[in-house]
Amino acid sequence: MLLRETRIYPLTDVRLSGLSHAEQVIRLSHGGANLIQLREKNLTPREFFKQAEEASHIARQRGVRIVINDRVDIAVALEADGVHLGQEDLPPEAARRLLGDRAIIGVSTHTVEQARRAARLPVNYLAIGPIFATSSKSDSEPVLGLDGLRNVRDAIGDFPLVAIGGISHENALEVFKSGADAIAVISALLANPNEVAERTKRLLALL
Ligand code: 3NM
Repeated sequence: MLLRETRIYPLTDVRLSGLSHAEQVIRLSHGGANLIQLREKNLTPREFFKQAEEASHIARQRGVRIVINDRVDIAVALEADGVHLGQEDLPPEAARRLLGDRAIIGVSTHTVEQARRAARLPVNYLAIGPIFATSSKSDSEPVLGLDGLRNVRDAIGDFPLVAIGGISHENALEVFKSGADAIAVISALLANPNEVAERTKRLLALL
């Protein structure tokens, strides 16, 4: 099962880290990450494709799986391991038809009701957030807190669940205790480009 060997699921952020997607993959994988999502909200599709291609190549050499945020077309073109879809992206059923049975498909949810619905879709995990306040997403939804996370866990049974939003070395353990199978993280790992591998290693060691 996808999340059995994955506790932390870093998302790339070129603006925050000042590093290319490929360089982020190198540093995150040095720290022990084995599943990384390439997230890009600013580049043109062509430029993102080029960067994602380079990052995927490096990831493959290192045995790291790559999930592409939003762009099913880029995931197909790169034969990426999977795609992560927001509530406004292509429906997961359509992404599944395009990517096939073996692809990892994840979907973002922000309420108990969305999570309940997503758990009936052909997806491999659902993400719930933001658990805490975050400055990494401009249009983030209301904070759910640990109680919200527990409510989602109760609603979806043992469906694979990734928690996201404001998760740090300080609160990660509580997030797992409240029902997450894995945590998706940006700023706690990427805020300082020189500390990416070390912060990743330190977060993994806590869990
Ligand atoms: N999605 P950080 S919160 C990309 O709630 C993203 O779905 C969210 O970044 C959601 O770890 C978020 O820096 C940002 O808080 C996560």
